[in-house]
Order: sequence, then C-alpha cells, then structure tokens
Amino acid sequence: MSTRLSQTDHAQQFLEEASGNLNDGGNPRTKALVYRILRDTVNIIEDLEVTPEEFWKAVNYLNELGKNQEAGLLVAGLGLEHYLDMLMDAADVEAGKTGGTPRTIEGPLYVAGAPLSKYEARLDDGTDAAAPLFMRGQVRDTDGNPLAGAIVDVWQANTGGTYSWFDPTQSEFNLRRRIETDAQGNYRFRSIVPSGYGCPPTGPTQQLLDQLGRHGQRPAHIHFFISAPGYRHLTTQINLSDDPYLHDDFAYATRDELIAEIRFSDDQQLARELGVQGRFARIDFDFELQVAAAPVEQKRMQRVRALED
Ligand code: MBD
Ligand code: FE
Repeated sequence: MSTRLSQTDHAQQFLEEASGNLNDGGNPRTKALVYRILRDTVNIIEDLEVTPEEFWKAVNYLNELGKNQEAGLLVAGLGLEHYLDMLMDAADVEAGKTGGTPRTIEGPLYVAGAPLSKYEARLDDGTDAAAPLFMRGQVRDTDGNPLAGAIVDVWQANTGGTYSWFDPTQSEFNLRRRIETDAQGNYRFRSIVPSGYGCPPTGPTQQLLDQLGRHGQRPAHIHFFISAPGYRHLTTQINLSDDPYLHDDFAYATRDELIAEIRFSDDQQLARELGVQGRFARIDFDFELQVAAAPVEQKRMQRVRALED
C-alpha cells in the first residue's frame, strides 16, 4: 500500500472520535487505552495487510474464546500473564523488594472461599485412585522467622488434570483448601499427586497454539496464595520435579526456586503410619514472605475470580 491511511489527519481525527477523546464524558483511562488499542490495531491491519476475511475471522475467534471461557487460558498460553510477572519482578528489584519465595502466575482456575482449617487438611475427597501425596512445610519471613497464623491457600488438579468447580464432575472444593500455619509456622496436608494440565484439545486456545506450532501442556503443579498479616501476599506455584514438561510449560510458570522434589515411596510400614496403602509421595516445601511496605501489599490483587466477593 502506498498511502498509509492511518497517517492522515482524517484517520487520526476519526480514531480520536471513536475513542471518545472529542467528548467530555466517560472515563479518561478507558479512553486512553481504547485510543491506543484502535491506533495499534489499524497499524497492524495496514502493516500486515490484514484482509477483511482475516479480520472477521479474528472477531469470530474472540466470540469463541468468550463462549468457551478461555480468555484467561489464552493470556496464560501467550505468555502475557508471565510477562506481567516479569514486569512486577523488575519493579520489585527497582524498589529493592527482593528475597523470599518468587511469585509465579495465578492462572485462570482459582476459586475463592475454600474450606479453612488449622495446621492441616485433606484436600482430596477420596474418589481419585491416585497416589496419595503428603506435603508439608514452613512459612517464614525473609530472615527465617516462622510465621504463625499465615494462610496457605492451595489448589491443584486431579489425575485428569482438571480442577473442581470448572470440572463439575468433581465435588465442591475438591483439591482446594486454606490452611492456617501453627505456632512454628508449619502447615501440612494430605492430597493426591496431580497430573499435568492440557488445554481443551478442540478449544480456541489450543486451535491458536496449533497455528503457532506449540503444545498446550503444563507440568504437574500445585498453586498457592500465601498470606500473613504484615507481609506481602504471595501468588506462586510449585512444579513437580519428575514431570517431562517441567521446563516446557505452555504458560511459562516454572522457576528454578519453585521446583519441588517429589519423593515416591513404597515403604509399606511408613504407608501404614500415614494411613494409606501402596505407593505414596512426599513433598517438603517452605515459603518465605517479604515484609509489606503498605497494607495494600498484604492482599492479592483484585481480579474477577470464581466465588470471589
Ligand atoms: C492451569 O492449571 C494453569 O495453572 C494455568 C496457568 C493455565 C491453565 C491451566
Ligand atoms: Fe494450574
């Protein structure tokens, strides 16, 4: 194309009008964002010579994404959720907020309000014939002092790689619990060894990943929100050491400090002491929180979540 329509006064004025910049109403932040989105979109259309057919294909794609509730999945898969972590990490370094367990993405599958118990919990409802998992650890500050009364909010997939609530075949809050640490900052839970996650194979996210020549798999992992009064909220996950996708996560959440060694055992005397039979697994993992510089840092960021107030 020889003339760039987007560079003409007429087009510039048109985008100002469409984004509301020529009126006094509305929300200035929304206007600024929409103006930029429109400007960048028309530049993409012109630069890459996007055809009307391609444009309407993209519009339909967004409809499919919404219909399948996969927008949160796509932003994880495109690495944008991890990119936000990279930005927050860089801002933290700039502000001297270093140390402690690193953050990694929340993902799209948290459900608020899981049952709360003191010191220990059982996460699974007993219906999944998976290897039992016994996980425990301590919550500390960055100086190594134990944090009593911290909340370990944990969620994970079953052996099908699916999460309760999003998978309506699972019982309410299956594999989701909140556990308060004891006087020594310790928590422990019994659960099952989760499987990795795979994007719905015929859904719009996987469809796009196919076009990128990428898979939609995550290594087996367990999610955590860790919080304690006076400390910075931590959103993180552990990734299980034995998973083939450990360093090939489609959502880019793996970090060296978050790889948890999973130890399987066939010791049946120990199994009996733990109240199980057969092969079981153990994970020990401690979390360290930074001191909060402001009250707002103690809470998880606002975001629309299932069952969140
Ligand atoms: C998951 O379980 C997950 O944690 C992310 C980030 C994306 C899809 C499924
Ligand atoms: Fe997950």
